[in-house]
Formats: sequence, C-alpha cells, structure tokens
Amino acid sequence: MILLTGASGRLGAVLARDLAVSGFALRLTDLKPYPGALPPGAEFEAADLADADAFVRMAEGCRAILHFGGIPNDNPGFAKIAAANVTGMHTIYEAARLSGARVIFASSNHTVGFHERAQRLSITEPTRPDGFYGLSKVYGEQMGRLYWDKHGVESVNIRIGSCCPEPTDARMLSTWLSPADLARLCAAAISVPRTGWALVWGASANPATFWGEDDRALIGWQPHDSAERWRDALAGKTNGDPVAERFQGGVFAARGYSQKSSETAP
Ligand code: NAI
Ligand code: 15L
Repeated sequence: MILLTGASGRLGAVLARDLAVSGFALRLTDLKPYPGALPPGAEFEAADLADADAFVRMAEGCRAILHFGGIPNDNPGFAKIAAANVTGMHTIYEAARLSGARVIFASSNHTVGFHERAQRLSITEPTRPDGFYGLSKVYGEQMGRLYWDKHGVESVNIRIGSCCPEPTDARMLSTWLSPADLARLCAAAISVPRTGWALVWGASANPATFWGEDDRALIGWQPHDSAERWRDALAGKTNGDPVAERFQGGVFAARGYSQKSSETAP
C-alpha cells in the first residue's frame, strides 16, 4: 500500500491515475475532496496535515508515503506556509518512522532559486531559497536527513522544476518535468530496494537544464522526455523582469525583491 498526500492537487491527481495504472494499491488523502472518480483500487480519506494522528493511522501498513500535499508557492505568507510545509513535515516523518515507510518528498527548485541561471548545479551546491516557500522545502529535505541519520527512515527528495503538461515559457526549457517522467520517477523511488537519503533533480532531459549531478543512478531513473521541441515557440517568451530572468527561481525570486545593490552576494 502507498499513501499519497496532496492527491486532489495538480500533481497528486496525475500520480494517483498513473500509479494506479502501474498496479500500485493507493491510499489517497488531501484537505479537498478527490476530483472525479477514484482510480481503480484506490481509497480516499480527507485530512489536514495538522492532524498528526490521522496520518499515523493512514500510514499503517504502507511501504511508502508520497508527500505531495502542502502549499506550492509563496502567496499565502509565512504563517500558513510554516503550518502546512514545516509542521506538516513533522506529521509525515513521524508517521513514516512509526510505520517504517519510505518518504518520497515533492521538494522544489525554489530551494536553489537564488542561484544564477548560468550556473549548472550539482546537489552538493548550497541551497539558496528564493522565498519562504523554497525555505520550507529546504526544511523538508533536512527533516528527511535527520530522520535518516537518527531513525533510518529512507527518503527520496525530488527537487521538482516545473511539472505541467507542456512547457509554457522560456525558463521551462530548462526546468520542465513531464508528468510521465514524474510518475516513472515516483514508481522507481517506491520500488528500488535501498535509497538512504537521496536527492534528485525533478526535470526531464532538457538540454538547457540548470542542474547536473544527483542521486538518480541510485534510484534507477532516467527521464525520457525533453522540453527542446518547444524551443522555437518559447525561446522569446521571457518575463521582462531582470531579477526573474537572472535567477533560476524566476518570478519566485523576483517576488518582493528589495536588494538595493546591483550584485547579489556570490
Ligand atoms: P497543488 O496546490 O495543486 O496541490 C497541493 C495539494 O495539497 C492541494 O490539493 C491541497 O488541498 C493540499 N494541501 C494543502 N495544504 C494541506 C494541508 N494542510 N493538509 C492536507 N492537504 C493540504 O500543487 P501541485 O502543483 O500539485 O504540487 C504538489 C507538490 O509538488 C507541492 O508540495 C509543491 O510544492 C510541489 N511542487 C510542484 C511543482 C509543480 O511544478 N507543480 C514544482 C515543484 C514542487
Ligand atoms: C514550484 O515549486 C511551484 O509549486 C510550481 O507551481 C511552479 O511554479 C514551479 O515551482 C516552477 O518553478 O516553475
């Protein structure tokens, strides 16, 4: 059995459908009702990440928790991000510790959003979050590190780029992750015998990528898709904001930016 949080969201609903087709038995959960008919063999229970007991119960008998629930941007502000994405990680990791499940965590490229676009990052580069949302994802990755070192809870932390049916602007020529590549990555992350604490860039095989070395060989995953066939249509579709265009995080980095000097410290 696999527990999938955020099952009613954009990525959760895609994963629920694709993983059910691949034969995984799914326990789905979200604050919101599941949109439409449940995939074959799946069950659904509504729960808030604030309800730690509900997650301990739902994780019982699960070999993996795919954690895709939470706030996916900076819009609601610090307090709400902290409740869902920081306290919520404690809910998930305590449930994983008690059930013995592996966590597969939807982290984000916004953990490193203040790196310049010209850089090609490996996972050993320092994090440079571009907002409280990105910072909450750094916390989530490090919560996994703590639970691995202290309790032996395994996790695969996926720094997702931009996961949507097609890339829609020039930045996504670098950051796009096809939903099919995401589903294959999650299936591999569930199935591989050992992961320890692993960190993977969640992007398709985009030649314009910002990201390099990671733990994908450990997971046994390679992306199949690429944003490159949209290059002619999207190369000129830039944001116009110099801060958004300079940094990997794009508009997330530019939101509320008030650095006065022309150079951000290296
Ligand atoms: P979404 O907003 O469509 O889905 C998130 C789901 O989490 C929603 O259905 C929401 O009801 C649920 N949720 C929010 N707060 C909750 C709480 N307190 N308790 C229980 N459920 C709660 O977002 P999306 O795009 O599907 O993203 C899923 C995950 O992937 C998020 O964690 C996001 O940060 C991450 N991610 C997504 C990327 C993308 O390109 N879509 C890129 C990078 C990371
Ligand atoms: C994210 O982390 C967001 O959840 C998603 O909505 C996209 O904006 C994505 O990053 C991105 O950077 O394109």
